[in-house]
Amino acid sequence: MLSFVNYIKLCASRRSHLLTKTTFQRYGYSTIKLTSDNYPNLKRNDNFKKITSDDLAYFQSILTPQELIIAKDKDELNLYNTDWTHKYKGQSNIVLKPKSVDKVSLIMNYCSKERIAVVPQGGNTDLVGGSVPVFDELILSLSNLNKIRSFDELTGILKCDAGAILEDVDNYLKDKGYLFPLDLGAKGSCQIGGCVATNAGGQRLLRYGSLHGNVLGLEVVLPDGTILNSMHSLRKDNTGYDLKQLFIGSEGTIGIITGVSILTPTNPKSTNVSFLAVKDFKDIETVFKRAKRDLSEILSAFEFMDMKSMQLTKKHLAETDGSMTFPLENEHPFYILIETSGSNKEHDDAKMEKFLEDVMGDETVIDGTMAQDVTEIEKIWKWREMIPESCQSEGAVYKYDVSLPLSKIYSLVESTNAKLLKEDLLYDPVKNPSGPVIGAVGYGHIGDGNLHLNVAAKEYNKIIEKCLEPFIYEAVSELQGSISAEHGVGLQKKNHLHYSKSPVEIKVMKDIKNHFDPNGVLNPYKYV
Ligand code: FAD
Ligand code: 2HG
Ligand code: ZN
Repeated sequence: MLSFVNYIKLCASRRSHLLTKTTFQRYGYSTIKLTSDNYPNLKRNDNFKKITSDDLAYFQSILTPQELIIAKDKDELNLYNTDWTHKYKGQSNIVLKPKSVDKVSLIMNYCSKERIAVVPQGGNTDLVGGSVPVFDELILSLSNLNKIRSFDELTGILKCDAGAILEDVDNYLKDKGYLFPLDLGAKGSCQIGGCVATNAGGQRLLRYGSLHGNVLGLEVVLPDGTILNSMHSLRKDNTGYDLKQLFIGSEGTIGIITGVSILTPTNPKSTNVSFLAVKDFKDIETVFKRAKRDLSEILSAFEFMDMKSMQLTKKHLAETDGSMTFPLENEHPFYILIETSGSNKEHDDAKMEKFLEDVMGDETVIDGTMAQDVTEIEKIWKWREMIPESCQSEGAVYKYDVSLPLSKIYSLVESTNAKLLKEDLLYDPVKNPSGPVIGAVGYGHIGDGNLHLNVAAKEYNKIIEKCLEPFIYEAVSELQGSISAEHGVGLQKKNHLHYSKSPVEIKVMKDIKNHFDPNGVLNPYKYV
C-alpha cells in the first residue's frame, strides 16, 4: 500500500484547478485593499498582544524552520493573508504550520496565556472572510497535519488529520471503493478540517446529508491548549451531550480541529450526468419534483444555473481553457445539472432515459444532453464548478449564499438586478459604459433550497455594497430564509446574524464562545 505522503505526491497531478498563486500574481497583491482600510469601523482589540521577539523565540524553540513563515517571506505571507475572493486582506507577519497535534496544543496554550490572537487556517477557500486575519493575528495553518490515520474497509470509517486535502482523501477512498460524502468545487485546495469547521454542504448533500450526520468524532485543541479527543468510530453513542456537533460549523472560534473521524459511503458503480435547459424557473421546480419521484433513490445531485452565470463561465473558460465547448448548441434562460449514482448501470441508464423522455416529451425540458463517459461527466461538472471563479474574473464579486423556499428562490436574483439597474450601477456598453456591476447571477444546489446569488463587478466599492446590503439580507429575512446556507458567517455576516437568528439564539452562541474562549483569542472580530 502507498504511504499517504507518497499518495499525496501521486495525487498532486490529479488535482482540480483553483485560483492559485499565479492568479494572485496576475491580479497583483497591491490592488487588494486591507480589510482594516475597507472597514474603518473595525478597531483592533488592544487587549491582544503584538507579537514580540520573545514570542518569536518561543515559537522557534518548538518549531522547525519549515513550520514557520515570518516577515521576510512577504509573497508567502500575502497568500495566507488574502482571501480567495480578494475582498479581505489581513496584516499578519507570522504563519505557524505545526507538524503535530502536540505542537498545536503548545502554541494555543502559549497564545492563550500571552493573549495573542490566532486565526486557524485550512485551504483558505472560505468565501466569507473567516480564514484570514483582520489585523495582525497569528495565522495557524493546518496544512502540515495531512495524514490518513486509519481506514476500515468493512465499515467505511475514515480517520484523518484535519489538514488533509479533500480531493486527496477522496482519491484515496475511491481506490478502496469508497468516497468522501462531501464534494465541492474547492476540493483541490480545501481541507477536511476546514470543511468540518464551516460545515460545508456542496453537491452531494442531497444524497449523503450534512457533516452533522456523517462526522463520528473529532479531535480538537481548545483555546487553552487542552486536547479534546473524541475520535470515536461509533454510529450510535448517546452517552451525554454530543460535543463534536458544537465544533462542526464553528469556523475556528472555539477550538482547532486537528483530527476527523467520518463515515464514508461506498463509491457508486454507475454514474450518469445530464445537462438540461428550461425556459422558465417554474419549470425547474417541475423537473425537480419529477426527478425526485422518477429517479428517487439514485438521484445524487440537482443543480441549477441561470443564463448569465453560464455566459460569464463561457467567457472565462474561453480565456483560460480552450478545450471546453459548451454542452448545448443554443443558449437558454436556465440550465439544470442532474446526477444519478447507483449500483446497476443498466437499471440506472434505463431510469434516466425514461425520465429524460418524459420531461423532454412534454417540452418541460427544451434542450439537453447526457454525458457518455467519465470525461464528459467531468466536463459537465466543470461548467458548474467554474461559475464561482468566472463570476470574479472581471475583478470582484459580492457573494450571497442563501436558503429560501424553492418557489421564491429566483425572485431574489431578479429583484437584485432591478435594484442595481435603478441605482444606475449595471454596466451597459451603450447606456452605461462606466457601470461598475456586470450583473447579479443565480445558481446553486437547488435540490437543497440553496441559492448562490453572485454579483459580478469590476471592483469592490462602497456604493455597490450599500446597494446590496442590507437589501438582500432583509429580503431573505422577510421570506424566512437563512442568510448563510452553507458558507458560514465569517467576517461578512457577523453583524447580520439577527436576520436569521433570534436574540436568544445569538446570546446562547455568545455564551458558548465565552465558555470555550474567555480571552477571545480564537478568530476574533468574526462569527459572534
Ligand atoms: P478555510 O477557508 O481555510 O477556513 C474556513 C473557516 O474555518 C475559517 O473560519 C477558519 O478559521 C476555519 N478553519 C479552517 N480550518 C480549521 C480547523 N482545522 N479547525 C478550526 N477551524 C478551522 N462551501 C460549501 O459549503 N459548498 C460548496 O459547494 C462550496 N464550494 C466552493 C467552491 C469554491 C471554488 C470555493 C473557493 C469555495 C467553496 N466553498 C463551498 C466554501 C468553503 O467553505 C469550502 O471551500 C471549505 O469548507 C473551506 O475549507 P478550507 O480548508 O479552505 O478552510
Ligand atoms: C458552489 O456551490 C460554492 O459553487 C460557491 O458554494 C458558491 O461562490 C459561490 O457563491
Ligand atoms: Zn455551494
